[in-house]
Amino acid sequence: MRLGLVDEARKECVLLSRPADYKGGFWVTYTVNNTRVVWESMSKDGTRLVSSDSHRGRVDVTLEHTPAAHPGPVFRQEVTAWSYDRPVLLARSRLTNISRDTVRDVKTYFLMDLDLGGYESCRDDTATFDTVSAMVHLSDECPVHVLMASRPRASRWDVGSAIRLAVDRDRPDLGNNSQYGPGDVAAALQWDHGDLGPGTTTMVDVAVTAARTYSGALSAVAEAWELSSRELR
Ligand SMILES: [Ca+2]
Ligand SMILES: [Ca+2]
Repeated sequence: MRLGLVDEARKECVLLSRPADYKGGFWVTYTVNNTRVVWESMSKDGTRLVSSDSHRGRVDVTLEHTPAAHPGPVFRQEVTAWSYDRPVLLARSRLTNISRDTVRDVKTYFLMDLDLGGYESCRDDTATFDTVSAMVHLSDECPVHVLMASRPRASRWDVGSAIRLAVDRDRPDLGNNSQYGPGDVAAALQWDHGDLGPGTTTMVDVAVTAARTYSGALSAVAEAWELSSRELR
């Protein structure tokens, strides 16, 4: 996965490469039978691939998760990612409780290891979480500006070293660190959904935009939300 711009000389400027590594994408944690469960985006443990489809820059994947020693699946997650002919990535997670029980303290996360300017320029990136706009702003001296925005607003966030940033059973909450870099930066957002009864669905949308200027990336966020209502219905 990469986002790029083509300049006047028709030379591609890579704005963002490898935004998804082994930790990237939507994670979920929840409590069932008094046990905290971590459902990693790329984990095969307890995950069943229900369906997968891709066309015209869009990928739709449906997954179900069954925690260890549980009689049946607890969550179904429909993940959609869309990027077509412009430096915008839209990602949506629709999470539905398909068990017979109320699931406690449900949290969704979106993790991304962003490399501004491509892999060879991964160590000079700076990240800031703006608590007013609730967006992550990443930049380097290329110049490249990347914004990560969400609907709804994130409950918690983190920016930091790509190696350190993760979620586990003992630390299900992101650290709310708002400033990191220059370095090899990764960014994460978290949404707290509380308790979800049987059949209840919760949804989050993430937009990642890239441009040569901050204002360019900001106007691409507005464009991304228009696209999300049109493309990700
Ligand atoms: Ca860079
Ligand atoms: Ca990085």
